[in-house]
Amino acid sequence: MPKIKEATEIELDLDNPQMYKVLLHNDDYTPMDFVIDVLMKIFHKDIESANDIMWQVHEKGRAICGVYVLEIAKTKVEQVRSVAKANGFPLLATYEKE
Ligand code: TYC
Repeated sequence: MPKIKEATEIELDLDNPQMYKVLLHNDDYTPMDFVIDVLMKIFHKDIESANDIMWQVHEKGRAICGVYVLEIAKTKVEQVRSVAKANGFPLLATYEKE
């Protein structure tokens, strides 16, 4: 690849990385307070937006909790999986391209 094109593409990647939405999914078993706690601790939401997002998931089936670069999105999903498993709840987070 010509050096100039390569440099331009690298610059574009650094300036404009692909972003990923992290979604929480509804289920019938995870307590609402637990979901609010996850949103505050893992996604750094304040109490009001954590409450709003939790209700959006409960009513619509899923909602976006945040948008991150790939490695951070993967880490958030893994943190939710780990804390849900440790507490015996089926709470699920996934990520997808923005
Ligand atoms: N539906 C759950 C309940 O009624 C609450 C809930 C909200 C669960 C959001 C998961 O991602 C979720 N206890």
